Amino acid sequence: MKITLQKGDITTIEADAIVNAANTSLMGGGGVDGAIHRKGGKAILEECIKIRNKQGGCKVGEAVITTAGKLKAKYVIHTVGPRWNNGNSEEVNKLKNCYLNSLKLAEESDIKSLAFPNISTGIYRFPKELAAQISVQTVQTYESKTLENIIFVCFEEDNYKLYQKLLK
Ligand code: AR6
Repeated sequence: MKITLQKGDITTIEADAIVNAANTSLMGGGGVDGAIHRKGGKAILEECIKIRNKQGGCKVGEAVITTAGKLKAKYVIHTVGPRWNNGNSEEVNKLKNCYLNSLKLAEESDIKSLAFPNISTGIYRFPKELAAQISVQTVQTYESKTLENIIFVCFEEDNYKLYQKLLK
């Protein structure tokens, strides 16, 4: 599995799937979630509503998959990161599960290239350096027979620098 780093907007990435940092309602929000729904169009929300009606949203650390609508990617994998609570709510494990469950779901869906944003490090205020360590370690130690390319997409310069250091 090749791991690469890009700076910028994940909605413009050409990968089989991009990951969304969603919330448990799956009904959209701000940050990267807002950007994905805005650019991908209503087909994404329609599938999210179907999932919500069937299973009642998505729990923290879990992941679900929908179309990517009008985006270049084929699919969006929506995962729900933990809100930072001073390390008192199993946030490290929960964030790790976001990456693991997204990777597993990608494998099940025959996805070869997958792009991740920096889950939880915006509105959910997870410390950026710790989040970068968890994501890089989880992806680097994941053994996959089908996934070929994993792309970390950093929107912010500080996150980009942290990933550059960790992926060197
Ligand atoms: N492309 C790539 N990364 C982005 C983009 C983009 N277009 N826009 C923001 N980021 P956040 P969270 C980065 O806040 O912390 C939503 O309301 C951003 O700089 O999007 O997991 C959801 O509905 C940051 O590094 O997600 C939830 O309620 C990273 O994406 C809540 O926010 C994550 O920031 C989730 O909070």
